[in-house]
Amino acid sequence: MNKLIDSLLSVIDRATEKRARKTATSVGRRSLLSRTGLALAGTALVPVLPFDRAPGNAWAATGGDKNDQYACSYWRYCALDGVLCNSAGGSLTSCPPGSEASKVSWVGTCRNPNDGKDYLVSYNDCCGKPMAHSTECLTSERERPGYRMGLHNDINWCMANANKGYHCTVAVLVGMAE
Ligand code: ABN
Repeated sequence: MNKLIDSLLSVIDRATEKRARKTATSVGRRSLLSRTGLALAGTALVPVLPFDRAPGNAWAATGGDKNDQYACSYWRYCALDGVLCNSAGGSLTSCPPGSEASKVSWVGTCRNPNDGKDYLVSYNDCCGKPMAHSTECLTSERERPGYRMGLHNDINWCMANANKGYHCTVAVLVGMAE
């Protein structure tokens, strides 16, 4: 009986040793180093992967009537990201009843096709009500990607208001651009 147990243990010993040697070859120090190096090189490459730097995107209004204030192609909406208040009970420059204008805003420079001059336009969000079911526009001319803080327009400008719920966006003419 003892002999049988001895030979069984010896078989297990040899099998375990064989497996341990195999594992040591594949996950040895060299293998670990090469895998770590590969992972580091991969991580270093991530920041140079292609990034969409183009201003605006697929929603951008390229054609369309530049004088129709109910269309995203309206000239004053050249840098707008939001839904239009004038189709949600408000007007081009005033918030719908029950909502209030954001204290901070995004300012764009838009060319008026009627006089060929550039104007500053303030895009104030109207706050304090759920998002309006209205025309969605995303022109955002000259906007930069999200990692350029302060140059990105995909922002809820109600952030400085007591009631931060985004409702819609108005486009207020501030003046002529220098
Ligand atoms: N400025 C409009 C908006 C509101 C919430 C999130 C993104 C953009």
